[in-house]
Amino acid sequence: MPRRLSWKRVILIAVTVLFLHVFIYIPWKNYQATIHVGSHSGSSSHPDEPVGRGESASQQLYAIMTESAAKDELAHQAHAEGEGERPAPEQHSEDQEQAEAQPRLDNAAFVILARNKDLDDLRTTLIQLELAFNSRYHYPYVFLNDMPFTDQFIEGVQEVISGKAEFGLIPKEHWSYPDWIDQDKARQRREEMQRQNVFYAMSESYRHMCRFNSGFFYLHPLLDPYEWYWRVEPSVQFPCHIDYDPFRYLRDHNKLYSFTISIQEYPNTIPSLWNTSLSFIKERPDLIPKENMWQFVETTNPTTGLPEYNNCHFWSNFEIANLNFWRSGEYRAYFEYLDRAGGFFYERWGDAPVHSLAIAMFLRSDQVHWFEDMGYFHNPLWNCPQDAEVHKRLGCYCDPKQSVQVKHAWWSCTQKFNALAGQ
Ligand SMILES: Nc1nc2c(ncn2[C@@H]2O[C@H](COP(=O)(O)OP(=O)(O)OP(=O)(O)O)[C@@H](O)[C@H]2O)c(=O)[nH]1
Ligand SMILES: [Mg+2]
Repeated sequence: MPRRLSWKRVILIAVTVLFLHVFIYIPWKNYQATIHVGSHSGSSSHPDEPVGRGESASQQLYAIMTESAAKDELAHQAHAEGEGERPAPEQHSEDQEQAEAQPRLDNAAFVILARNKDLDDLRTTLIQLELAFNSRYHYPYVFLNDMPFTDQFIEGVQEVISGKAEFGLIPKEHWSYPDWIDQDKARQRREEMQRQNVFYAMSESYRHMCRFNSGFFYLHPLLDPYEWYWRVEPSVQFPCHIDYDPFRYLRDHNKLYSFTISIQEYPNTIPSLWNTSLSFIKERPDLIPKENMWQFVETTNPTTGLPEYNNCHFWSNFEIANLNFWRSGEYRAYFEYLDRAGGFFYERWGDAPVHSLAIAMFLRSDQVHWFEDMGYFHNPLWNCPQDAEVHKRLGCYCDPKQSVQVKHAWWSCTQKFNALAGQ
């Protein structure tokens, strides 16, 4: 005769079943719903082989995500905006499945400038990026820092990514004052800007960061093997599934630069950038192509009738672009001209307007792409797909009404870009 179960045993079994259901079964079902499972299989990391989804890594990522502050923050935002949890992406068409089955490019990588203290915020972002995209492609990462990365940082990011990671130290000459800069004058200018309440007015490191992102990141030896980069910053969010390879898209459509958000810069950070750029164009007309997209940045002052900067720029915290554009002689000449003028230190020139003025000067609008369907958030702005079908298919948790070109139409430059590019 079988022994009767004691109450203790019944409770133990019930608790075990509950535990398995809550901590294993539900996360796994959610994971399956969040990540589209393509028809291909395997998790090879070789660029020439079809990509797989790296199951165990992604499961780990999911587990971390459920525990992390990211989840709380995302859920909080989604609910605050009247949205539910991120819905499951819809079943994909054959075309999309084919697009996902393409091997990754062997000359593309993520580039991330970060400090050791950014680790937690960066992990939150990387987990999202892997879930939304890279757990199926395994693109490599290059992390750069002006200080040596700690073991804790290196281990912390490696735990949550599925691609190879390399960690580079920025050479001193790319993160210090050049000898032609008068540091006393720079300090006085910082204090003046502080009195005018300019963001980051007093920060020297912010200025080194902007100068580095303007003129040097593409020269780092760890980027030598690559032609394409995707810039990612700690704390940014990717609220939608990314169901094709943006690197491949840009390459196949002859694009050199792409963005998600475009807005107007605070003029008090760049008082002389426009005139310095005009002087460069005047001095080096040989470098300026006949066809470009200068109209994107120029407007006519209604009072003086003179051309002036409309402050439009692509928000460079997100960029997917071709490194060879920045490595070109034309861009290097422009950057060196700006660098000699001293505005990175005497003012607070950002890499976003510098990049954007260069793009407007040297590229045509058909060489630039707006990733309308790429959900993206960098505090405080969103890009969220407007098309209801796309929003649903990509399982977005963002609110289309929050998109910068909808919510802050007066501030956004995306409409201007679209009018120019016919996008
Ligand atoms: N290594 C290093 N990275 C930095 C430093 N300052 C900023 N960064 C990185 O440079 C990028 C831009 O810096 P942010 O502080 O995000 O600048 P921002 O986007 O203009 O401003 P926020 O609104 O603060 O995000 C991020 O990837 C930062 O992690 C620094 O002093 N050292
Ligand atoms: Mg930022």
